[in-house]
Amino acid sequence: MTTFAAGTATANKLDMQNRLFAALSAMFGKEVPLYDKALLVNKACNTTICAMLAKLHAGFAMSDEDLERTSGERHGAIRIGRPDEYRWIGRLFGCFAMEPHNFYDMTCVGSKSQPIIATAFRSTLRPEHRVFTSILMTNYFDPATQARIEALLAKRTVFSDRAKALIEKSEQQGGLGQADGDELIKECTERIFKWTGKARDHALYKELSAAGFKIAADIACFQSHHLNHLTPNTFCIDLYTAAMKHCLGEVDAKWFEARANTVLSRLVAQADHDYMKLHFKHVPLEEIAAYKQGSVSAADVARFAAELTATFAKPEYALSKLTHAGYKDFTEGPSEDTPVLLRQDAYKALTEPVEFSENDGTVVHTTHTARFGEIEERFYACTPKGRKLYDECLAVADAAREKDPAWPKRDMAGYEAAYAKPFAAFPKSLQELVAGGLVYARFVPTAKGLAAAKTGAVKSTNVWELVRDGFADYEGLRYEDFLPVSAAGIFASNLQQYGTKSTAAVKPTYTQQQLEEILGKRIVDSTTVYAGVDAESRLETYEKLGVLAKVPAAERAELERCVAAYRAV
Ligand code: OOG
Ligand code: NI
Repeated sequence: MTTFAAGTATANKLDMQNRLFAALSAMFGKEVPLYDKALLVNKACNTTICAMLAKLHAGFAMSDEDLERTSGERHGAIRIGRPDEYRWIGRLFGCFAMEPHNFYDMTCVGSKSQPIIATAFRSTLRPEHRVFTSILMTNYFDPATQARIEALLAKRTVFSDRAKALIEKSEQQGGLGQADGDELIKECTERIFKWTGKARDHALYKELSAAGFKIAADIACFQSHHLNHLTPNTFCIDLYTAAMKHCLGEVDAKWFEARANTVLSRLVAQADHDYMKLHFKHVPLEEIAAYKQGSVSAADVARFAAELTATFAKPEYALSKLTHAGYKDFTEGPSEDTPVLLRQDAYKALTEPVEFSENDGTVVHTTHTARFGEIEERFYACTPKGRKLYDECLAVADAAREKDPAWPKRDMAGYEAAYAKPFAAFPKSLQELVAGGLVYARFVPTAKGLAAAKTGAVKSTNVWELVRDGFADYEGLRYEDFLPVSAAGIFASNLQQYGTKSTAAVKPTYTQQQLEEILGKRIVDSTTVYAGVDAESRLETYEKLGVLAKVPAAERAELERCVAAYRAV
């Protein structure tokens, strides 16, 4: 439903955002049947998980409608060719309340480097949808190649005059009415993000691809950019991944059922109230706090695994019948037992028909491999200290796998245990992660706390004592951004293209300021926001519980500093 701000005829931008992503998902489903089927597999997995969680937490229930709603979240990725196009894209996302967050320099991720820099457009608070938006850095190349790429890109028109007029109108009046909004969404699904399969300059395409720059070919030679993936969220990535491998015919029913038993048993142990708060954001904290402890036995898990295996035997799950290129061999991100940042996996990019129209009037029919099917599960947002620890753990875990890339396929259990080892340095519970200063949280006073504050019964200024006494509750903040190393891993396995090296005389350096100039907007630093939300919630909790004046001066000053930085964003 669309709501209108009082006294105006402009649609709420967040409603427009939800409508845009539903439309993009429908567009992508039509373009890529495997994407639609993958959503069906995710739904079957999520339905099983919800049934199991309802046994584990008496009081938890997800209706089909709730499941549909919580399953609407998507992130996409687009790769832009020209600075002026990039600026228009930034303005377009602004019409949907999506602003640039963080600067990603993909030219600087060691051996996995790519000739692009990027930001991600999303809403600042409690975002659902996001688009990783990169731009090709043409001066990464030698001058002759740079000139050819730029000349080719100069010829295309991605934004119609009508789309530009609608964006300008939205900016002038602070939003669009229903009909204009629908028209802009149509521009998005029928032009701006649409796959056309139409390309130019096959010679340049072949040269760039042969030189290992498939990503540059993907950007430079097409008549428009396109959504190259649209990623839904899952409640358990290990279950979904196993299900996809099974439905694609890579593993048999017996393997899947055994794996489903393993990951569902793990989930029973992991899915405490904190997991529930993280995965079911629409459920109020008090409701989750009131869940009574239920139980899920080993026999229950076996039954859920068997039922899901039987579901996947139905003909509609025979994804192996569709054209596909298999599933990635391992999941990117932290080990399965470390609930930070995000874990991602994907079915590999499909080989799709492309038509090159050449200058001399000839047409070349060939194929292009770029669009893939990613999935993700999001966890807690790390503080700089947590992020540093993550990067260190990841480097060790990745190095072990890189020595033996066949390991995950050969022996999943052994590989998983080895991958988890370096991550042992991370605590696994939310309380330890927050108390250790590794992830961010949001605190709130409880009804019991507010009542106690009235009688002066709250004495402590230690958040953990307040939580222990039932005066405050908290949730971990979810990580809402991207991970360059994971993204590089996804690029690599999809494009069958590993790192690239600049062919310019001297590799240029790229800065956030440069991207901000292209955009004409400042890029939001999401850590400042996470830290500000965390600090503000602590100050508010102290205040509402009547203990703010007792907070040690140094702690209070630091919290106020974080809030001020956040306010200045
Ligand atoms: C962007 C890859 C980044 C992710 O999930 O890390 C991304 C691309 O493929 O253009 O979407
Ligand atoms: Ni992605």
